[in-house]
Amino acid sequence: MPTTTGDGRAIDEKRVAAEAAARLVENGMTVGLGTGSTVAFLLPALADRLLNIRCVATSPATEAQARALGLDVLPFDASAESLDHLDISIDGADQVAPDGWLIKGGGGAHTREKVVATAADQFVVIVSSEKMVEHLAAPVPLEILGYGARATLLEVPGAVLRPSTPRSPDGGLIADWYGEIDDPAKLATWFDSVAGVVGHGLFQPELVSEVIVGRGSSAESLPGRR
Ligand code: A5P
Repeated sequence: MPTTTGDGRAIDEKRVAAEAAARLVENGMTVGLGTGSTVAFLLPALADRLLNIRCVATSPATEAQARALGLDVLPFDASAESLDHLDISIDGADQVAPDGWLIKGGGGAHTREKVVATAADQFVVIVSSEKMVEHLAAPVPLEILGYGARATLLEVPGAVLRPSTPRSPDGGLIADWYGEIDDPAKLATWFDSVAGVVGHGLFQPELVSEVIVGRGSSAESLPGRR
């Protein structure tokens, strides 16, 4: 029986969105698996379909859950056995703005998530309805190269290291930037320009193929700009 209040409603909506996205995956596809509590609902829904698919994971947690469910998870690196292109990537988000900009990285996996989304023909975002916002608001997650980290932080006023958060699987430090987000494109360009900022959680609308929003017990599909 679906719950209807508070966090319970958001959890149900995440499941609804994730299950709808799992139905987009077809036999033979290569699939990017995002990270987070919404993706945690995607993985069993995908495994239940018993498709012949090959996946890459954006975090150790996703990889472990996917493997435990019997999904085939391949490397995504420079090795000969690695995939180099994906048919579809499916991932959650922290905020989705009306103009299609996203903030991701609440779980610190945004750098890998952007690499995987970029490598995929389709990037499908799955969210509960409270993630749909009128205006993006801080924090914007960052990943900072460990080497020179204190100097890099001085180059990005407003950025603070996330306390008690482990490094990313690629060795980066996870930070959050606090400030007004008046122009996400300009802010993203600034983050991209700072040596030592490995990745940031602003995802541009042109990366997104579709946003699936769980609303109550229904899944609403919004077209992206990709
Ligand atoms: C992981 O770093 C994030 O980008 C998540 O995809 C995002 O924070 C959404 O997380 P939930 O699905 O847990 O809300």
